[in-house]
Amino acid sequence: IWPRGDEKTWKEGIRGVDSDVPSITKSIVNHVQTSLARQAYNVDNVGAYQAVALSVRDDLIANWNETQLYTTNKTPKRAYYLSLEFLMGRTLDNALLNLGLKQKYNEGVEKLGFNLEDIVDCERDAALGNGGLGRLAACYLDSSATQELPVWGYGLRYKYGIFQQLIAPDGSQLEAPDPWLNNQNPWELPRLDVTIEVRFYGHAERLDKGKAIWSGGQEVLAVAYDVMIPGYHTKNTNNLRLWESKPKRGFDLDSFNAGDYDRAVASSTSAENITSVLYPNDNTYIGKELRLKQQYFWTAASLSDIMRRFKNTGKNISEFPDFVAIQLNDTHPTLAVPELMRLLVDEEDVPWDKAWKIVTNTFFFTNHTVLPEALEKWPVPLMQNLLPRHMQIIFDINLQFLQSVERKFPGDRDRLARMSIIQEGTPQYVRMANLACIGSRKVNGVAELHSELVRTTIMKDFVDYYGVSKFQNVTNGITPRRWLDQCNPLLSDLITETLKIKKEVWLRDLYKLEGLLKFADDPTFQKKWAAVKQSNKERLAHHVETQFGIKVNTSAMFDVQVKRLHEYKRQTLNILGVVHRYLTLKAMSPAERKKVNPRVVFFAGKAAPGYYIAKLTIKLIVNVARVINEDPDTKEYLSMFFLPDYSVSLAEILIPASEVSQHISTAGTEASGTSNMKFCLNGGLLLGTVDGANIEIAEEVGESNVFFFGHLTPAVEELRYKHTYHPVPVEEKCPPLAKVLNEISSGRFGDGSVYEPLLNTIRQVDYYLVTEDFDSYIRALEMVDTAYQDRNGWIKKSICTTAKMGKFSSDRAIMNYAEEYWNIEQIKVP
Ligand code: 73E
Repeated sequence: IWPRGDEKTWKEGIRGVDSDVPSITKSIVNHVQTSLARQAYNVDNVGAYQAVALSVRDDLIANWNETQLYTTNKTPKRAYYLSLEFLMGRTLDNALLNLGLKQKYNEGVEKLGFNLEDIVDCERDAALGNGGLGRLAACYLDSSATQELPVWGYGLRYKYGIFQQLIAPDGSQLEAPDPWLNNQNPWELPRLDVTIEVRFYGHAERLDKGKAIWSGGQEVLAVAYDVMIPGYHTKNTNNLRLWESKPKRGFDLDSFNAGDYDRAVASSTSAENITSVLYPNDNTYIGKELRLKQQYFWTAASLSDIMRRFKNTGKNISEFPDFVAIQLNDTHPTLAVPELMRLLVDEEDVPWDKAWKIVTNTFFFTNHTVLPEALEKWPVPLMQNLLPRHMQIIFDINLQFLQSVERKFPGDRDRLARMSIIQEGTPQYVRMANLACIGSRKVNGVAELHSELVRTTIMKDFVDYYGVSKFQNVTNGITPRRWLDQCNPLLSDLITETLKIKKEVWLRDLYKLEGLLKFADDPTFQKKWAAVKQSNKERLAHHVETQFGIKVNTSAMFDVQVKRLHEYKRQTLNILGVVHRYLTLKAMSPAERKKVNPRVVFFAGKAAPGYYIAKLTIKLIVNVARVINEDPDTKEYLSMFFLPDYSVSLAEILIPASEVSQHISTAGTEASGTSNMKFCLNGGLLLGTVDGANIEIAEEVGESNVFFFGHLTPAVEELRYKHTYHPVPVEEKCPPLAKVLNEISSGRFGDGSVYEPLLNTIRQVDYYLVTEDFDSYIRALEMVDTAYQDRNGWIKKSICTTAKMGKFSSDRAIMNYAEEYWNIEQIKVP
């Protein structure tokens, strides 16, 4: 029985059979029958996905091999992006688009009785990241490959990615593991031959000339897995190398023979544990030993690999920085600084001062946050025990550094204490940001405002010492391939048709979108533009309907806030605004209500499992949604959804459907934000505070095309001071907000006492200034309503927004790193 597709195609697709079946179809059939060892009649969508993925992988491998061989022969300077997180999402669709094979595969699978969209939907996300920081790393890999830059990523191959989020009937977040490798992963190539020994614990014995011997302790193996990163419409295919931990010796045979099985495998499980799971905290530091183990395991394996590749070139060690640039993605890989010192001094016999010069010319450090709770500080005793040699090196670096500060600022003890890598106290702590800064050539923030805050707050003393030129800005970016062409094909086609240039051209030079401006008033173009948005709204509505069984009103305005749950991101402000709107609607007569703009509010995002207030916020959203979605008086005008398990794939459905999206952090807290760029690129308007990259988006698209509200960064500190020392009750400061809080307390949305701890954060210290920004937030929402009433005016704003997003391509950002910092050049693989 041949239940799917064309029998002849299946039969003649078999290898060795001479036929005119296209090669893609043949390759799929082959993989079904050989790699999967299945018969044609025994293939479901998942099987078809696997066969198609394997077939695409064959192309990637060919390109990857050529790229690596060609690049190795050229021995150029290379850059390495060290990141504990790479939030890749799905690969198949992206690979097809980058290879320019989507159309062909479409036809190929259709002949075999499948639909490419369904096949693409079978892929699990690779979710080895928490949020913006990890997704940024993924966008940067795409842009590096696309622009033919010799850049490799280095990370960890977690067995479990970010947890799966489930929402219990009472609105609680539940977490389930994400065993993403349970199904085979066709996108990685195990390199069992690339294996590196990494030591922990033991003792370090000082020799002369600053050298030491580190021995004893525990050794584990790092095994390489390579993930192919195809560039867009180029043969160039870069590499992302992820490390897996493995025990060096299988298990302890003595204990095994003595019948003590637990003990026999104890050390092997402890070795395997290192890369078991991604820590699910975003923007918060967790001082766990296993996390420090992850950080060292990964930096040690990566540096050893980089050193080996450098040595293969036969160059002199002093030329290391001419051939290697290493970008530290936040402080997580900072141990790379003392580790490179160790390799140079202890293993390569390089004198200390010369080694330090090499180190400080190799590293570049990106800071992603100024939130105090996110700054990494490891207790000295913990680090001393796990990494005794590194602790010595850090103390030595610190001594030399402080001596030099003392020479520049004689007698300034406070300054020395602030700038020291070691924070004094019991215990002492290692301040990773100070170490990263001292060990790097450049330090950068991720948006203009953030970089300025880095210079004037956390790194102020270092600016005084080094001069300001070491502290720069590279505003983040996003890849327009995934975040427009792939997730919004209708818009992509409309843009291509309108600009009358090839898609390949504007997707590589996003400033070309400006060409849309001259059509912004054109009624036919406006109509098409609106139709695309409508269709994307329907796609989202369909998704919600299948998930919730609730019909969504697709003529209502779609208002979206999706991101990690965090107090500084102020999802609370949004939900309190929704309650305010609900109460206002309830107080209206039916006739009055008819004049109101219907709105659907979407939320999604995960809360760190231990973040109580963030989890309570989810519960409040879910329970408010339940009440308002069922209220017959208002549900036509206001409804709300919390979509569980936010992911890259869900973002790809949500973002193109958004008409307005919210980026409403307390001014000065969101370093950049990158989803703001994604929404605007897809023609959604921005409702936000004057924070992070919102500011630069407004500069590009024009202030009249964004909805700004709230206090500015300089006011925040003063307001916080007032809140602490001269608190004013919310009833006095903001009566409408007080009413909203009281309605929640009084049980309108289920047992109010449950929410008291959350409401009290606002009533009491209100560190994130919800009470200060509430009024202007409500006014901004009203401005959004008014603007939306003017249909054509709104569409024009939407077009103008997309048209001016050229700056936010990650191609621009990565070129900035390549030219200004890494000094690497493009290599075109012939
Ligand atoms: O504003 C975002 C920024 O767009 C920032 O909060 C985020 O990085 C994005 C990309 O630059 C970020 N994540 C973390 N710190 N900043 C972080 C910190 C510790 C663990 C995991 C993530």
